Amino acid sequence: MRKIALLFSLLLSVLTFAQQPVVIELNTGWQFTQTGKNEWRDAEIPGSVQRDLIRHNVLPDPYYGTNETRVQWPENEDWDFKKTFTVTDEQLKHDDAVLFFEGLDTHADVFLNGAKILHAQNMFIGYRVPVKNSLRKGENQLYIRFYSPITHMEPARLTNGYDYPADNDHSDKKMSVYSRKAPYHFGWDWGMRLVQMGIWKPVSLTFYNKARIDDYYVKQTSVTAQKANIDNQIEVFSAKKEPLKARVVIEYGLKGREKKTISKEINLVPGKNRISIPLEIANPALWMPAGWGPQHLYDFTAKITHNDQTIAEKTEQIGLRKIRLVYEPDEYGKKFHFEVNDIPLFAKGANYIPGEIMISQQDEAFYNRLFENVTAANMNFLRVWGGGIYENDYFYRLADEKGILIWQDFIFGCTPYPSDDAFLANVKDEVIYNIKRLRNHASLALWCGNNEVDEGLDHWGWDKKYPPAIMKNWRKGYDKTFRRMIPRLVSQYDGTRGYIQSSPDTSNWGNPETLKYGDAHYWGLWHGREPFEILNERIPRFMSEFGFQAFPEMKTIRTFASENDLDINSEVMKIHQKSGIGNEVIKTYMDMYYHTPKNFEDFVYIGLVMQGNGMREGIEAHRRNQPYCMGTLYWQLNDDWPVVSWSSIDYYNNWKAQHYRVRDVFAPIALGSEIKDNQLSYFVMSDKLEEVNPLHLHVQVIDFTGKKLKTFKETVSAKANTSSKVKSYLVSDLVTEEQKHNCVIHAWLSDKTGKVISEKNNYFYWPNKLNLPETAIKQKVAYADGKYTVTLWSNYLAKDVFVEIPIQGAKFTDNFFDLLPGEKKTVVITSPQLKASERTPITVKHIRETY
Ligand code: NHV
Repeated sequence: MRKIALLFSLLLSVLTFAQQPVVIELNTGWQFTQTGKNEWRDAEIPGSVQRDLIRHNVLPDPYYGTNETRVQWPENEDWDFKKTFTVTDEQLKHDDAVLFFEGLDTHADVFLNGAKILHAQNMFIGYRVPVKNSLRKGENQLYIRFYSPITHMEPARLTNGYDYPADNDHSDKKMSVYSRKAPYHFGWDWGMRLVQMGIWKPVSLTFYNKARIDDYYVKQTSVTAQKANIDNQIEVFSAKKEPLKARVVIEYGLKGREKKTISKEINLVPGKNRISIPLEIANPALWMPAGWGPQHLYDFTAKITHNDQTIAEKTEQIGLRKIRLVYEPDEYGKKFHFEVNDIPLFAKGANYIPGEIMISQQDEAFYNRLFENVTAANMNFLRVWGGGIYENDYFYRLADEKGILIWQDFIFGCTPYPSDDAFLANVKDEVIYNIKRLRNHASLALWCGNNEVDEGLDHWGWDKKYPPAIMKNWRKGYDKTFRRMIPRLVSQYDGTRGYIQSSPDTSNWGNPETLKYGDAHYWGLWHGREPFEILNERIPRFMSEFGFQAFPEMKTIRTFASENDLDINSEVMKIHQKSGIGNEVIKTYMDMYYHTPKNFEDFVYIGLVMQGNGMREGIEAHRRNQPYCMGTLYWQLNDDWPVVSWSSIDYYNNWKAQHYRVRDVFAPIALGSEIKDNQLSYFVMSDKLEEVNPLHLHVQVIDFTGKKLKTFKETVSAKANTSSKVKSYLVSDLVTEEQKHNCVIHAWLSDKTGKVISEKNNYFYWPNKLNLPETAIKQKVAYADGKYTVTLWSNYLAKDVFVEIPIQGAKFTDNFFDLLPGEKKTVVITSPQLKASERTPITVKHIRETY
């Protein structure tokens, strides 16, 4: 009896096996060599030639010292990859087999058992190749030849007759524009150059019978609180030579809950089939952005069944919501904001660049960390910037789960591009592929044609360097690509989201009048050397870029520099500062606001403080000025190697001062302030959807030795989803001219229970005009495994206190804060590397110690 049961279950599993697709991962057992050299080494997939050469110690650590120069040569060579794999008779009996190369970087010919099966030329496209006829029983050989994007495309450059502007391409020969490959691989003003080649995403082989699902779009044609209208659009490929009667089944419902099912008979014709199945969901559980409510997610599964057996299925995670870009003329100019479920949203976030120059190093741990940092800073928005990549599926999945809206640039930035037929055909495939890949994500809020190409054409002086005929040609090509082809594809393949042709769309920072129209990249701060205070005046409708550089902290610098290199003019430090103007600009601002330290370490520290405090004020100005201004995405969230940059988090996951201050100013309810014309005004900025009432505003005028000169307490409220002025004081009633150099106005908001919700310190001057007292910070530390609790206090004011510990990525509950006279402040440091027994040294410094 047991034997029969066993036989029966075996039979059943063979039967179902025959119906379900069989997927074979082809990511192991690869080897690679420079073409023609026959020096085969094992390759890690996903990866890149350069990443493997580093692993094999053929190339040195590219981040260290001046090693960047020593890792450049492979970009000029071609590289071969090969792998064998076995296929069984059983597998070959399937109706069809498809090889899937999810990402090849970039120009490659792929061969299988003597046949050329693919010519790839776009890093951003996953290529699916039917290979049933090329496969053999037993051993099969795959061979890929990658061509150097530099030498392979050289004839394009030679016949073009001139070099494109492409200022960020760190080579005299501007080859980056000719390849559909991540622009930042060629260098950027925060990026090393590493023009990689290789298999940067997984490879797999799928055997299936009868039919496969190529795509499943859960199109949200309309969503309200009462009803969601969905069009299930399914692309099915039938491998049968004759029509096939089948059934499509849609199962849907909230994750972990009971599912509903609808189904429809279909007649599959050989080859491609498009099926549309509308459905309605009453009272849908709506997906909300972070801070507004839960991120409800549904599972939608499309199945193809034949004779009651499932032959193909695909599941998508769906958040039901309505997202709209409101971009229309108003009495001031042209408003620009996002509405989610009909509620205007103030966008709080940053510009995201790829987190690794060797992009395949971005594993799930990387993305988890990234989104922890985003959420911890109270953000609800990221822009995936056009000089990087279309991110991988896991990135958008986390964005869906955490309620982080995504502004997605198409991958073009800062230079005109070719627009010949072949180039545009390649771009067209890329655009369709990525729209289809990403359109199911609830978080995806906007498509944007490119980064700053339009601004460049009009404002970057290219017309002084290139003749009118070339300029005209670029503009024509631009319109064709970004004003016609891409928006057409967005409406055809997405049809539910907004598109803008470029960011910024119409504004230009050189002309303040234009800031009244749409999104803005305001670079008067930094590139224009204007003071931080300008950010209070140049308020745009939506700030999609602005930023300020700082060095990463010393423990990061020490990973690539030796003691001898600790000088901003050393070769090592210069190679880790990619902005030609960077060090000079930092110094110019520091001379304006601080006692610029002579000592390198102090210079690094003051620079961090300056970036943090300055950017905080700018971001606050945007949030304070809502609803006129409806978003602020600063430049830039992260780094792709250890470098000086505009980032708020360094490559080793250390928060710069800016990230702490961003967290403060993006708090769900935050206290803002403005000093203008002898008035000190307080604002409550809230993204709560209901008014919070009552709150208490406490204001204290404290001199640097701890004397409380004045104290006020007011009852205020946080109006829903806006910013409002809650109280003004006459500055002359608070302090004398003399006291302005010796006092801080310390203010905080508390709720009914007395809990502090948000704090704000105002000084009347930058530190070089304050009489900061000398003071020694006392500290007490409680050591536990994984956690040090540090209590600090000081008799007098200690400004911008920086607590350091030599452990990469250690987390601090707060840092770079003002320690008020007599105040006790506790900072908790956490890291798995902290041990109770070891007592890793903690150092503390404040501004007065640097001069
Ligand atoms: O320079 C910092 C960042 C860049 O890393 C990135 O490309 O899109 N930045 C500066 C600008 N845009 C961006 C704008 N730069 C200028 C515009 C006009 C005149 C001078 C500079 C990002």
